[in-house]
Amino acid sequence: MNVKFLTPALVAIGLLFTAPAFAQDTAPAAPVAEAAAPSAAAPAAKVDAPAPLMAEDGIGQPIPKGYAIQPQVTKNGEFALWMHNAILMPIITIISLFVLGLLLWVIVRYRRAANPVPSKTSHNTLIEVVWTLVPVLILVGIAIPSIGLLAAQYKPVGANAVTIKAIGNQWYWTYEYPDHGGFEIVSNMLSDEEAKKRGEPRLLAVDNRIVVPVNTPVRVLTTSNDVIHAWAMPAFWVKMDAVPGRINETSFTAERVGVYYGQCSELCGAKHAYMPIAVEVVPQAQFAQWVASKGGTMPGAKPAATAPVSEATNPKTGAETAVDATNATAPAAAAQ
Ligand SMILES: [Cu+2]
Repeated sequence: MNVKFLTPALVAIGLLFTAPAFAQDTAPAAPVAEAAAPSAAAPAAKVDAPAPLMAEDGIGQPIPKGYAIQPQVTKNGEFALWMHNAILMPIITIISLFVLGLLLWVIVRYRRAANPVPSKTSHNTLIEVVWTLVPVLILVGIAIPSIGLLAAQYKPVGANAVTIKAIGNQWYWTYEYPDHGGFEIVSNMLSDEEAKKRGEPRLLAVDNRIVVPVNTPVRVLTTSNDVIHAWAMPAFWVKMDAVPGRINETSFTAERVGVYYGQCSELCGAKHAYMPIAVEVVPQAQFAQWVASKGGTMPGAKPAATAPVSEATNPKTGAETAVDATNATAPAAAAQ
């Protein structure tokens, strides 16, 4: 590339860093305290887990002969899907067809029979300017939404988020809910027969799903007990390495109730393909019931459902408040 073309290229690259930040999908503060009591059972009675949701064809899981991106249920995922369909694929298609057309034109028009005396042209300033600037502009056009999306994916979520710690093991996942009493979920893949019996996809169904509330930011902390794994959920546009000895953070806000499947996405050993991830996104009240059924507590439960989670609310005091909350009594108390 000629030196005089470097200046516009550098200016264009500088523009990348002024790209507007992509709005993070911060859903309105979820009312953490509006957990409806599942029944009028005695407070000390064990709370039954809500009935598991049924998996849906084509949602949260791959489809036979599918080649497109799964339907997305988060703002980041929807934006990424739009970017793929509206920006990347059209540009890739146009460039491929354009280059193919040029090649065919050169092959036919300038073949030896049609063009016995070739031109000795070796320089054309206009064409050189064009083939330098146009690719730069294309890359800038792709980079602006791309960098915005990247930033949104790693933007930390607020204090009202539900925190899940996902721990990779050879070869299954364990989960902790540190703000909900610290209970643990061990999630192993179901056998083909058992998955079929439950109407779930093979190699993706697990014995214990994790459950998260809909329209609520969920912070996922990933780590590992042995080798590097990766917690990946295609329908949420989330993938994060789980590295022994360190904690990585990602987040998502699922906007649709349902069952979503993912897989470990880092080659981690012989049974890497057999440590799937299943997330159930449920309404807030059902989430509270599920937490109670696991012996956990809802943090920051207060009578006013819209009260923001204050900094004074830590898991311990939050747990105590939950017992007093007028409309969260049964699940919280049952969890004692
Ligand atoms: Cu793994």
